[in-house]
Amino acid sequence: MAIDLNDILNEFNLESEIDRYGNGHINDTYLTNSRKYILQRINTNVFKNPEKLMDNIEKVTDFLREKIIAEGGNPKRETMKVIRTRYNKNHYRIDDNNVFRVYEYVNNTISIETSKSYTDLYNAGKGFGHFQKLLSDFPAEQLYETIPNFHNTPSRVDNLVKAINEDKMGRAKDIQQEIDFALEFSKEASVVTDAIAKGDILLRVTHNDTKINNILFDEKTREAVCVIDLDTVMPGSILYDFGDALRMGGSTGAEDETDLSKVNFDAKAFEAFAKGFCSETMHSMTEMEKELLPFSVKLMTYECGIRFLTDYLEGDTYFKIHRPGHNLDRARNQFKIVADIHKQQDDLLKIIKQL
Ligand code: ADP
Ligand code: GN1
Ligand code: MG
Repeated sequence: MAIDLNDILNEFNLESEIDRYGNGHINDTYLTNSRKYILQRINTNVFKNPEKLMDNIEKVTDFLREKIIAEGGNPKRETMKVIRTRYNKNHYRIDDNNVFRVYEYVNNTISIETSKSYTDLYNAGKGFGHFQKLLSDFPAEQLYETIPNFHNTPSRVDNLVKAINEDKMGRAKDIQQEIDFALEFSKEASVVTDAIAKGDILLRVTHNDTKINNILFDEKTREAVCVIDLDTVMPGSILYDFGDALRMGGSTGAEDETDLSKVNFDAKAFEAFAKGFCSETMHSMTEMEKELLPFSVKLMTYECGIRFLTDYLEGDTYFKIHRPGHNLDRARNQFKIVADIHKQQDDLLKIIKQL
């Protein structure tokens, strides 16, 4: 069925020209020409219950808004605002594959994709850390789990093994080296989930997708303004948010850079982000959480790498790709970073101890 985006905007009482926008791997994002609204088609292949997903996002943003007002911040800039339809719903469903939502566009901000300075990383750390702090007393039981086992790394390993065994596209034979790497590291996959099960790591309300383009920066001061992409806000570990942000934030290359000599893990980037993040969260972290901060970056990068590899084996059905082999390139890139972090693990722990 052909969809006319203007009809969709109408449903939200809006009228504007509209263009494709952003670099997310999941949803289809559009910006109105007035630069006032973001329209998104929710990826219903990924998010099976968009109604409950949108209820989560409204609960979280309403909660954040009150906190931001209480601390004297600017709620129009510091949290997202869901626009309701003319029937007062937080989304517009046409059919199972076409579920739309609208947010206010956060003005005078930029997204940072790859080139970032240490100051940007410090600011991103502070932004994600502050988000974590604001949500520290959000009632977790009110949240629907939008993607079950999202950061359950052992379950991600199981998915990979299944994809290797099924080998639907006949691609496994050409990527033995990547498969060996993934299986070798799987020994460490359960460190965080085991610690959660034992109670050594707290379950909190976390963002779970803290890549650098999921936080908006002020276009002039480059301070972090607003955490976006709240689809995966669910109970999780603070280590997921820390580790996932540095997966891309700490890399010297883009996530899909194929010249792996350009892809390394930069300890100074780690230090800058950690300084910002810990300035907001250190007081609330357990000893075990602090100890595992460097490991979390390796774990989250590994997890993302095996997700890309699994998607490659399954025929690229989850992440948007822009060229053949894109997911394989991304997986190789992530594994290069994993190997590099592994070598620097002791130095990274020293940095945390100094903080
Ligand atoms: P995905 O889940 O596909 O990653 P996002 O929600 O992260 O989708 O949106 C994709 C991009 O669109 C973001 O990286 C950001 O650049 C831009 N964007 C999304 N929402 C807003 C907003 N409310 N204001 C300004 N830019 C936004
Ligand atoms: C996806 O939605 P986006 O592009 O911000 C993915 C993350 C991955 C990331 C890899 C819901 O993030 O988990 O880490 O791609 N989001 C979802 O770049 O799967
Ligand atoms: Mg995103």
